[in-house]
Amino acid sequence: MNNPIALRGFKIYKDFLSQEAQEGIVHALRGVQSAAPLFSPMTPYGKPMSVRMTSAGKYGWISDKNGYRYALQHPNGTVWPDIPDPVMNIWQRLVDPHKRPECCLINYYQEGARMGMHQDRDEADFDWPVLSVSLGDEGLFRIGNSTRGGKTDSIWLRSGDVVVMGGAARLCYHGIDRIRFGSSTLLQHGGRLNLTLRVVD
Ligand code: MD3
Ligand code: FE
Repeated sequence: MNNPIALRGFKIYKDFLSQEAQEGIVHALRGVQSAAPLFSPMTPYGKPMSVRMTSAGKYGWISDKNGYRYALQHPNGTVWPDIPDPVMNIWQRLVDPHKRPECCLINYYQEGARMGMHQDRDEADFDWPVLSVSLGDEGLFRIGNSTRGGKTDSIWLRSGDVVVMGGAARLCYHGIDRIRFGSSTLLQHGGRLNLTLRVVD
């Protein structure tokens, strides 16, 4: 395993996943998406996000007229599928072999999709890190500070990269400015998938 790059307390494991491992995860995610299809969450302003999402695990992330929250069911009324084993294995290797994350949020970026700067703070215990897996096209990740504004750093996340956000970094503002559509052949229709594993309760 390559040593991680430490940037503002984030740990970035470049090329953590082999091509075969990436293909195995993409295959498993097709099963998740057939039970829990991707959807476009609504922003508080009533405009759909450009990123489409779904989840696996006990909880998924939803947003509707009542706001954003973790929920036990997909908008279609079904419980979320299990987090695929090869995804759970990454958490067990890099974070904790005993504690299980309760949500795997799946973000899909088609051409032109982006995610504005935000904090992730709807989880009960910020002592648990968030682990992110990038698959498919490259994405320009931007990280800032624990309050809005100030100096930021940017890094391209590529297919197979894994990032662990713990410590002070856990509450930093972050977002995806853009993707390089067509930069990877991993996904059949192109675009970028990002998985985030979270302890919620
Ligand atoms: C830093 N996703 O789903 S992953 C998100 O690439 C999200 O789709 C981005 O931000 C994506 O909330 C970035 C890297 C990431 C994820 C969660 C974090 C960085 C984080 C939580 C706290 C701090
Ligand atoms: Fe986030």
